[in-house]
Amino acid sequence: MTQSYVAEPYKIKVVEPIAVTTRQQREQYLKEAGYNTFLLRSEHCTIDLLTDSGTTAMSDNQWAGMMLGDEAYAGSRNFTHLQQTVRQYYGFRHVVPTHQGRGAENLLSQLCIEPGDFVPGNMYFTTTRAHQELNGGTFVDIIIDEAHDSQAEHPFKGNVELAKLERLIAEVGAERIAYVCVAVTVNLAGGQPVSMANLRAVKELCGRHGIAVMFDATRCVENAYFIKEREVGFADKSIADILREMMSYADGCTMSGKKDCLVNIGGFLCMNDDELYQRASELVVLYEGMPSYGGLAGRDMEAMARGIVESVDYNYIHHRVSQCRFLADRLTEAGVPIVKPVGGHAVFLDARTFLEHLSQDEYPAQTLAAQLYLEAGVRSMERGIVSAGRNKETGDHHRPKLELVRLTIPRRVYTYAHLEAVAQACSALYRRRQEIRGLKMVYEPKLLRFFTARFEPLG
Ligand code: PM9
Repeated sequence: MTQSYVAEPYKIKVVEPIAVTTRQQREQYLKEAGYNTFLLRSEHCTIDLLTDSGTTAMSDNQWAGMMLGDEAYAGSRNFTHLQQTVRQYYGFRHVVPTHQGRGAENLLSQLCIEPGDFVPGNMYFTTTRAHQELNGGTFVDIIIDEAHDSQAEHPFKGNVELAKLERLIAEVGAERIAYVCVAVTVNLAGGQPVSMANLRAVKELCGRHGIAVMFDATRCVENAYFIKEREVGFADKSIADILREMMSYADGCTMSGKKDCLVNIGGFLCMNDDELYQRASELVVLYEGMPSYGGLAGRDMEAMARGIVESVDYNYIHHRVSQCRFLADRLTEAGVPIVKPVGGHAVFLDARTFLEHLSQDEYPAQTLAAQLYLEAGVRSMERGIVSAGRNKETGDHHRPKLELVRLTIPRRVYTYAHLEAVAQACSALYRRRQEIRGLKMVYEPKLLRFFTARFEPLG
């Protein structure tokens, strides 16, 4: 291993055995799961890179905090701790805990979107867009064009294209824009960051038109790391300071704590506006619980408060990105096509290029994810036409340019040796890619179909 990959900044105190299966067993498990990796049982996966969501290994400090859970129905001291921590590190005046990110998306969408409104954003995310549409909104993609090109080496490929936003404002009028949703980082583009300059510019533009800016802060610490690494003037700033400045360009945010807050469950909605907070406090009791627990146990809020502090430690985030780069470098050496530049939570295989003999209607990314499981028991996630779903007006498939398989790295869980094994499996599959046949969808749920759709092999 070269010097460029930093060693794990933690010691392993508890271990969890993982499954070793035969190919014959995996064939059976995959068939039972309808060739959808979401439907596999975890105990049948050797290396589980389905998601970095809620799969984090918590620290001893977080586990200790869980013993200090104050499980009062109202006014738990852990809520007070969470509130103070969010105020300190994110800078927003108000925080409403939710059971996870989509709980916050539900509240925000219901509170701010009127039927017929538009919600511009830097590339869609599955649950985010689903909530916007359920409330009568229309998502409009305003990310820079480079984000849709898997090989474009832009350092801030998650940036908003200001001209696209200005055009939309001119076309529909600022009053029809519910808010601008900026994801930091952009998951489906490959974990691509947004620059501080771009965040500042979006805020300025929206401010001139009286439009609110809401961040999807799910992987905001990874974004802060990339700003430190790539943007002039930030090299000497701490991750915490960069994060605070980022958040100062938003009116609020939704957060899936299951990612950058280093917990297994939890999320929150933030805002500065007192009136919006008042309305959120009224709505949250309907879906999540009291505004002082929002669907979480006191112990979960404590773990999240402690996770927020740990997440801005440079050694933690530096190692996380280093793991992604290690896997990406091993794959690139073997000629396996991946999305560039590499983000901070995953390496994305470019399934269009990997399986160029398959059309998009043969679900190349879904096929590749299934094949990778067969090859070595490695579970990954489709992020292509299946995840994109259907157009709510026409009922046609959305056809994203990116047809990707995400190898998502859970936080503080796997070592470089696991990632080496993943790279070897991908390389072996790549060498015999021509033998791989596509899939057909045999069951399609109406909403967020990728979670539970079922497939069968073609031919
Ligand atoms: N992301 C992921 O694996 C969880 C399952 S896929 C729907 O990447 C963003 C950028 C996310 C995200 C979840 C959510 C929703 C919002 N924004 O899963 O509800 O990546 O906590 O967060 C997943 P929750």
